[in-house]
Amino acid sequence: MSQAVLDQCVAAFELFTKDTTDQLLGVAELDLVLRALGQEPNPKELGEIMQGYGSKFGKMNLDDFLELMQQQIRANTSDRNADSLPAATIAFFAEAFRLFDKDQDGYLNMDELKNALSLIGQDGSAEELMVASDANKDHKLDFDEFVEMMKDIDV
Ligand SMILES: [Ca+2]
Ligand SMILES: [Ca+2]
Repeated sequence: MSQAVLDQCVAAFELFTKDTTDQLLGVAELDLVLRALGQEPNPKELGEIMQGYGSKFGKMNLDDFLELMQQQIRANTSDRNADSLPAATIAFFAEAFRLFDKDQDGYLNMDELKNALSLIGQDGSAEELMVASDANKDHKLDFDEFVEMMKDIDV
């Protein structure tokens, strides 16, 4: 798994365990993450994944999650061009973008970008990232610009 993909998986894990005190992924949260990554697990599959990868009963820590993602990515990308982002990654970005786009206008403005950066634990300057990523200079990020930004930053 490349560093960029690893970073994305860590970001996904942190995004979806953000509100919990134990920093472990429960079944409901695992369901959300997998859906964000473009999968549609049924309850039985979720149970099996938890059983196979979880380290505590019904819970998964970051290491367990990365092991699972490694398996998934290997399964998903075996016949893809290594340079293109896996579909699961694009799906994750799309879900993240939807979450960050609070007013649902299809763009991330400066406030939404700041909020997004704090959610993913990035304390870089939102102003600088906006300037660097805003390809068409309309002072907001559309989805394509967002994807380019996510590929560049170290989450
Ligand atoms: Ca918006
Ligand atoms: Ca723009």
